[in-house]
Formats: sequence, C-alpha cells, structure tokens
Amino acid sequence: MKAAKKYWKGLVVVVAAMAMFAWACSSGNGTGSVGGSADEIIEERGLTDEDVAAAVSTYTPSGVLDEYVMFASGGHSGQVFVIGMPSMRLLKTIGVFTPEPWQGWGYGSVAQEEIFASGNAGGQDLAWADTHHPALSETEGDYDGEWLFINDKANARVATIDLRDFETKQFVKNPIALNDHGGTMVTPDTEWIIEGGQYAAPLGWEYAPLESYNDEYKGMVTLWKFDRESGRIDENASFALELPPYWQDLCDAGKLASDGWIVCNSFNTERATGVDPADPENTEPIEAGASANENDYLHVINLEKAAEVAANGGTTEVNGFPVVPLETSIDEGLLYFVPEPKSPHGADVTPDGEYIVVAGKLDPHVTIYSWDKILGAIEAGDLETDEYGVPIIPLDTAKEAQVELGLGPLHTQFDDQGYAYTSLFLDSAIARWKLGDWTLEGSIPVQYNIGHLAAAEGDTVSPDGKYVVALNKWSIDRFFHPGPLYPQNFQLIDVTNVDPDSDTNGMQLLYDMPIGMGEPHYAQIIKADKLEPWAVYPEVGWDPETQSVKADAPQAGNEGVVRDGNNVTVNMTAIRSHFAPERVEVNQGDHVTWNITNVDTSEDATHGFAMPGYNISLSLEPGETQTVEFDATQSGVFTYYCSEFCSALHLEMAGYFLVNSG
Ligand code: K7E
Ligand code: CUA
Repeated sequence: MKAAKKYWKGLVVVVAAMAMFAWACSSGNGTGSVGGSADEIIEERGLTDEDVAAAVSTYTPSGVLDEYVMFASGGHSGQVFVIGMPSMRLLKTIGVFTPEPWQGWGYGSVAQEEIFASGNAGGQDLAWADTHHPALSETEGDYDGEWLFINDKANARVATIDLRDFETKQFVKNPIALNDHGGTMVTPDTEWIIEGGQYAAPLGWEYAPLESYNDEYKGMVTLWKFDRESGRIDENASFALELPPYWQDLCDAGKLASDGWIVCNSFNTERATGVDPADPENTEPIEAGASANENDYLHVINLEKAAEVAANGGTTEVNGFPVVPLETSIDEGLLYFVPEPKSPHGADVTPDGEYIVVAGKLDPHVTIYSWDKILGAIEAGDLETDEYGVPIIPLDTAKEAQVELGLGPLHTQFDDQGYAYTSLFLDSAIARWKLGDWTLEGSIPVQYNIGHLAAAEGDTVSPDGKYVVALNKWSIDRFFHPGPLYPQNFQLIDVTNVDPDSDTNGMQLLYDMPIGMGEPHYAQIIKADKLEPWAVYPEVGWDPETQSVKADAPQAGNEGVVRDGNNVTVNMTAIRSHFAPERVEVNQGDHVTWNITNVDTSEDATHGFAMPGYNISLSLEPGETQTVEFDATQSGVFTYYCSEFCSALHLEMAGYFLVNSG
C-alpha cells in the first residue's frame, strides 16, 4: 500500500500541475472557471488524490476523440451501444433487433421491413430481443473493424452490422432452436460465426413430452458461414451439430495453436427438468438438479473437419437446415468432452490459442486446459464415453492448472502483459492472474455483481492491455436511483500499472458509467483508428441495403409523382430545407410507393421524414435513399415533415399528403 501511495502522490503532483496550467491558460483567455482554481475545486468537492488522477485519466476535452470504441450489447433493448473510451461517452445506439425511431430503423422502410420479417419465428412478429454477445469481425485473429455480429438469446437469432455505416443489414433466425447463448463468437478470419444453444429442446422445437428428455431433447451448436464479399451470412452454406441435451453455454473459437477448433462449456449435464422422469411425483427445482454433479462437460469440436463432413452431405435436415447427427460427430471424431468443475460458465481461449480458461461459477477456481494435452489425448484415443457415446478426455489429462481466484468466477479476458482478468460475480471483483505462472496477483472490487468484463482488444491474438471494463449487473448505491429499476454500471479500470504492493496489484478504477438500458452482457473494445466508417454515403442515391447506388433513386431534377392505374410512385428529394415535391395527392385506396433521397452531401446533414397517420419515420443520412410502400387506406390531410433539426428553416421543411376519398 505504501508504494501505491507514493506512486499516486507523484502522479497527482504532475496531474495537479497540468490542471493548474490548463486553468491558467483558460483563465488567461478570459473563459474563467466555475469553482476557482483546480486546487480550490478539488478542496471544495472533497476529492482525493486518486479521484483527481482518475478524473484526468478519462477527461477528454471538447473536440478530442476517444482512443477506443466499445461495442456493448444493449441487452433487452435488442440494440448495440457504441461508447467512446476512456471518456465513456455514449456515441450511438445502433438499432438492431428492435425498431429505433431516431435512426428510422423499422418504421416504414421496405428494405428494413424485410430484414425484420426474416427474423420472425413461430408466426410472431418479433420486436424485441435479449442480446448478449457482440463479436467484431477478425482477420488473422485481430479485430479488423469491418463487421459486427450479435446474438439474440431469446429467439436464437444473429444480426450482421456493417461498420461502414453502423447499420444492421441482416437477421438470421436459427431454424432448429428457439433460444441460444454461445453466440456470437467468430473464427480468426471470420469464416464462421458460432451460435451455441442453451436450453435443450427437440430440434425444431416440435412437441415431445419432458419424460422423453434424454432421447428426444437435444443440444446444438450452429455454425453460420460468413461471406465477406456479400457482407452477409450465407444460410445455405451454414450447418449445425446435434449435441446431447446438456445446456451448452458459452463458446469460443480456437486461434493459432487451436485454430480450426471451437470450444463450448455446458451445464446441466444432469439433465434436470424439475421432474424426475422415473418418478414424476418427485419434483426438484432445476437449479438444484442442474448443479448436483461435480462436473459438467467442456465441448471440444473439430470445426474444420465438421465443415468438411457437412459439405460432403453428412447431415440430416431439420426444418430444411443441415444438421450433423450426434452419431456422425462421434464416428468422425468431431466431438470430445472434458470434465469441467461445478456449474461452469465461460470458455475463453488465450491469445496464443494454447489454453482454454473455464470458470467455475460455484467453484472458486478457474480451470486452465492445455490445448497440447487435449490434442494428445485425442490422438492417443482409448477414451471412455458418456451415456451418448461421446469420448471423454479425463480432466487430469487435459488440465494444465487451476487457479483459485475468489467466489463466482465467470468470464476471462487478457492483456498485453501476460495477465488474465476474471470477473467474480459473488465477490463483486475482478481478479488479475498470471498466465504461465498460474498465480493470483490481486483483485479490484467493482460495484456490483459483475457479469462479463471486456479488455481492450481482449479477445484477439494481440490484446492491448490498458483498459478493462467491468460490466456490472447491479449499481445499488452508485447513482441516483430512478425508481426501483436501477441503472446498470459500466466501470472503467486502468490495468496499465503492476504494483505487487497494492491489493489491486496496481489496477485502478477510473470511471462509473450508468447504463440506463439493460441488460448488457458482453462488449468488445477496438482501437478507434481501426474503424473506417463513412462520414456521408459515397454517392447520392445510396441504398444502405445493397451498399451501392440505386439505379432509380430520385435525384435532384427528376422529382415528381407518377400514376399507373391505382399505383402511385412518389419520387422525392430532401435538401436543406425543402422536400420536393411539397404536395402529394392520391386517391383513397391507391397503393403508394414513396422513394426519398437525401441529396445533401455535407457531413451531418441528416433529414428525417416523418408522416404521422401512416406511421412512417425515416432517417435519411447524406446521400441515402429509402423506399416506403403503403396503401392509402385512410383519407385525410397528412403533414409530412423533417424530424431532424437540419437548418434554420428546418421547421419549414414540410409538405402535405392529401388522400382524397371523393
Ligand atoms: Cu455471462 Cu450471456 Cu455471456 Cu451474461 S452471459 S454475464
Ligand atoms: Cu431537414 Cu430538418
């Protein structure tokens, strides 16, 4: 603790000097400062040295850009949050599985309606999701900044987001399952996107009595093929593996040493369903039944070989989707199990691909499996099997080490100094431990009940270190609480320093960021300069669905209304501060196709197109074209207007849509 104090004293002197200097400069400019000098403010607000150091570590002056960008799951919002780091400023909420009015996401655009429809299941229109794990696309195991994927646990869907315009381009609905969990994770070149299952059910969710659980219910992992050319998941080149009815949990892709393989942890290998099939009178809560055994199974899957088997027709079909049967996986050597202690959670492959870290939820250890040893055991063969015939590699054969970290370990991330960081749900802390030495170095308390944690580039072959973010479920006393549903708490932690004399081993908490939208599970953090988003669309008349110019997009000069029988086509342009045309008249019952192009090309010159009465809300970014289609069923006078304050005469940017019943 002594050394830590000294360190902070030194830093604070520098920091205070910087602050004084900044204050002197700004007051010299006559801008002044609210509370007086930096020292006076520090004193008045009762800030400690550490507070001040933390404040200046994250303070980002106006106009200065963040070094990192975090993509956080939006949880039940079904969206993705884009957050600048270290400032922890929310930059955008990307509309994904849920309509998002500001972006006009899902409020009339024909192309977007098709995307939403493709994600529907069970005859239901879905407008919600439970997003868990975003995954950035990778090239050779490093984030490349091109694509982002995220799963919907509730409905077993995966979305594809294009990071040129930060817009959602695709949903795929898993045809064989209603829920998932181990997704999304990508292979090192983003050839495959992993979507592991969660709660076992008959594949395709057809009815089967719970008494038949052991035979009729199945687990699964789905491998979605990503096609970079088209920027879409190719559903026709994708497949799934049937698994025993254990509850598969979190997956990860092998890399470098383990490239070509994937791993998934699982729980409830007890197959508890709340009822004893042999004695239906005997009920037991699932939570008790599912944590009865000492071990569950880490699933080790040879993806490369599985893809070959699938491509060569080694599949059956469920709802038209190719599934490799469990027997085939066993015969072809695609699937192996390794025991994992006590209700595990998280399976994280180390940056070099040599080890897999599995946390023990109800066990204070993480277990580290050696990739070498796993391969050795597979090669040696002669393995016992589980009830379904899947070969089991003994824990002692595959185990490299176990490290006792604290209570409720969940997820692990990595840095550039050879440390691993594991979230401790029950202890509300992050533990730092050393790879290779397998030693706990220290832990830092977080507030409170941390789920995932995210490290800068922490899932890649070359993590950056510097920052770890704790993604906490509870905030309790950290913020003003707006009613009984509290914000969740993202906490930014500096992990640059290593100080063996401090309890936290030198890790320092920098910033609390309340997230008023939950429940975010996971996030990934990329160096901002790896992202190359467009400032405006490349050409006027751009269709974000195809990422190309739409041949018949309205352009300046060809606006107008064309009638063909009962079909009316409106070709409209939007420019500051004017829609052309400003008057559109149709007959009640006409079918209306309404094309709009924003012909503005300057940065940030977005126009909205809102038409109450017909439930239309679009956001037209510079150059963008959109089409809405509807039947003019309701007669009357409808004013359409621009819903983005785009110019001094923005309020004048409006027009009349007249539907004549005569
Ligand atoms: Cu631990 Cu869905 Cu990744 Cu939540 S899961 S925390
Ligand atoms: Cu365009 Cu306001």
